[in-house]
Amino acid sequence: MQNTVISPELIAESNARHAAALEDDYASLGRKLERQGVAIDAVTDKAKGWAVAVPSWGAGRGGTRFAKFPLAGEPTNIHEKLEDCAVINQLGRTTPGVSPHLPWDCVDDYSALREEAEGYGLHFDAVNSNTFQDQPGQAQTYAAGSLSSTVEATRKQAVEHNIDCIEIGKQIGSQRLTVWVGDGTNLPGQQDLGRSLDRYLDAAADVYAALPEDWLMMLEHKMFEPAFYSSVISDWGSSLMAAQELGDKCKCLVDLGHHAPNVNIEQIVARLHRAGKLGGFHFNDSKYGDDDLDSGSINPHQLFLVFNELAEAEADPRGGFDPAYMIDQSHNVTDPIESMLSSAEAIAGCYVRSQLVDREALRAAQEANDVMLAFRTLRQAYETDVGPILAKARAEQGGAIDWLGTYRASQYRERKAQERKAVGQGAGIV
Ligand code: PSV
Ligand code: MN
Ligand code: MN
Repeated sequence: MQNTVISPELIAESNARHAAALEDDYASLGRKLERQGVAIDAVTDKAKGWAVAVPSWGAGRGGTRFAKFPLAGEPTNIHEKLEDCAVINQLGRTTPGVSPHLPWDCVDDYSALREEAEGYGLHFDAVNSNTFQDQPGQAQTYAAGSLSSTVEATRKQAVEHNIDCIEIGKQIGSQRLTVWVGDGTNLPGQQDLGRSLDRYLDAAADVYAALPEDWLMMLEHKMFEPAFYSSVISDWGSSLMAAQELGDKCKCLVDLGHHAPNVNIEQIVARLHRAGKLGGFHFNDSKYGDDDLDSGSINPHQLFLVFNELAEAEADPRGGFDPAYMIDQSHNVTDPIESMLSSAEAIAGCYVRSQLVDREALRAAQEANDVMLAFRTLRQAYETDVGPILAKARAEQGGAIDWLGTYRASQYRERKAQERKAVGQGAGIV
């Protein structure tokens, strides 16, 4: 018996009020797609089979280094985070996976945690290690780096933490480790740019050696922050170089907010796929840097173009195609449940649009160098309002057609504000 957090009756009542309008919109979109040779129900089935994991840390209010403004009723531990993730999946039906962050989500009993998640119909996705912060009681500081530190004991400690993450991951049913390090420098001359990568690679090889056969290690690059002059794994070039050197079980993770401004991220996706190194994603949106804004809120077209490359990659898998999809956002001013529902819908919407692209027509236009026809072929899919497909997919799986109205009517957050302990104010985390 699955543990439902939001009343199924409330969802059913809300859906009943929206059902007729949805049927009307769905039928109209169905006729439009039929004229293009697309069967809408087949697309809806694809939408139902598609999923993106939510970050456990995204269930709480984020913050900046200036301040954090807590939300009454926000979660303060992994158990409460799981409960909130269950709400997101119950209403949206696209997010059964939860990506944990260690040691933020450490508990005593991981098999009990796994059962707890399964009780909500959830599972654990990639485990994220954390060697970018010092933890209470830790022997070595990461102030001057972790896997790339000049101090051998610090590198060893960082390696051991990553191996601990693998061990915990095995117990909770994960098969992927995501490694992002904040290692880098703040002033020219602070470290040798070549030797710091050598040290990183040596230490990362020790982590790689501890990976089970059926696991993947995903290297997440980031151009800057916390290091403001140079980062050890700063871009997809460094990430690819490292993944190639480490071995077949190591791939690259693309966080949409970790690139230089105006970089062509969709092309990076295509290149990584070509190299057999496309491991996964951290979805979010940005305007200035690693803003961690809600997915699709600033540049939905870019998100669509990324999914278009993913559709191309799936059609031509070369050595394989199995990227891990995760959200990685910081919700500074919204209710995180609402932000993640909105983001999951935006991401799934781009996936669905990518499935509507007439690939044959696109390929023919590309081969004929018909620039405008190629552009319009892509644009036609992007401009299709796929909202009815997403709503239908949700409703048919027990989710909410109007997820925002249903969530607010449930008064979930208000109830949690009564039950949960308040979070203190202060500076946020990354
Ligand atoms: C770093 O900016 C990052 O994107 C990494 O994925 C971290 O694990 C996460 O954010 C921490 O919030
Ligand atoms: Mn990230
Ligand atoms: Mn980030």
